[in-house]
Amino acid sequence: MQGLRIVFQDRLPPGLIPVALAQSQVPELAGKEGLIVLGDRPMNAEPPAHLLDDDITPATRLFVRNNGHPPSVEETDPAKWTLRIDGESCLRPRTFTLAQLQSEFPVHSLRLTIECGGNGRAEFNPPATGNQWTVGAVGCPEWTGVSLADVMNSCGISPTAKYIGYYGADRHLTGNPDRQAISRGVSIAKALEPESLLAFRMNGADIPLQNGHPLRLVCSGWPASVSGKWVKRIVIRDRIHDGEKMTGASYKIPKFPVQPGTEVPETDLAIIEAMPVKSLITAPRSGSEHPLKTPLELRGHAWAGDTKVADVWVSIDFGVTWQRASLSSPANRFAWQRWRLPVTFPTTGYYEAWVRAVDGLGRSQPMVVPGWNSQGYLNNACHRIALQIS
Ligand SMILES: Nc1nc2c(c(=O)[nH]1)N[C@H]1C(S)=C(S)[C@@H](COP(=O)(O)O)O[C@H]1N2
Ligand SMILES: [Mo]
Repeated sequence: MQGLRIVFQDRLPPGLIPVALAQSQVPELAGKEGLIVLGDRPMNAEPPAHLLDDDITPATRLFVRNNGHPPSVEETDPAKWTLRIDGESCLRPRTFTLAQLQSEFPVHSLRLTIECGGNGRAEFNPPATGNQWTVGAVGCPEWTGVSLADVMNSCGISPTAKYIGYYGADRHLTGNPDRQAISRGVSIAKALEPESLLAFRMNGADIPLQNGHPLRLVCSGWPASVSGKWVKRIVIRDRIHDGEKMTGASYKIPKFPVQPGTEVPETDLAIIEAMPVKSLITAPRSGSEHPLKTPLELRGHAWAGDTKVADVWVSIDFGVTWQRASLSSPANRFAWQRWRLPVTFPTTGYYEAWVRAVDGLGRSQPMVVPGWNSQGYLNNACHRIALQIS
């Protein structure tokens, strides 16, 4: 359909992507397969749940969340890439080449879940503005890199250090070179966890350009907005980092529950840290048809921010009864966990499968959308799929 004129272009609502384009003809999504485009300026795209069935999320199926314009291929040449570590609480600021990072520090490979803080936003009512993520803004690739703690320690961390902040090579949507698209960070304690990585490879290959090639931060368990892509500089701060999208209402939720639609003053908002427990049904595909006789294996993943998933429960009768699924241990801390359950259906007809994970502290996913907040963060309501048994 390339080259065709959109006849009623003047009537096309702003922000609506023509279906033909949304069906992945978008050049920035080369190498991504079956992702649904939520917006292309900047590019934001998520896979449907059934494409997230792999234990290790393939590059082709990892969501893309851009706040600005990504750097070009030429600008991300690994041979020319440098990372600067400085900030008020850095004792010996230094600039590293990628080769120096790779040879000076031990290299680790870890499966680390990243989930956008706004995953599930589409369900909030009154609706929240922003990308209308359904369930696919999450993935668990295997990341290879050096530990952020090793790199920061080699530059000397002052006792005054409280937070880190990242700066990436992407550009603000306005094109203004003095503004950042996003510049977030984490507490020093989170930054120094052994699983916080400066990653230069994903699934044994180059990180896809859209996901942060040639260097990105991965601080799993917190909203993925803290995992800076195309990272050029990390500041060790003596205060909570105040970069773009750290202030105002960004990535903050009310400190106490509020009536949906309430305007909450900034002083009553808190920065989101660990993400809540959540799960996905990745097989079978929602809407699929299956014969009555065979037990049908339902499966998916579950994850729980900074902690582990303890139990996963499945219901095929709208939550009246629940069966406990088998649950694997995470491959390493912060990797999502595989759950499986063979299910026998009593008769033919329409069913829904619902999945509900519970974390190690006994906190469960809610059945309905939890804690309304104006930006639409942290919807960890149970995932539901439709099944036809015939
Ligand atoms: N430099 C930079 N880093 C970034 C972003 C960005 O726009 N620019 N987006 C953040 C957000 S909000 C999310 S959810 C994740 C998305 O990572 P992904 O696109 O690799 O899935 O990257 C984070 N890191
Ligand atoms: Mo995000």
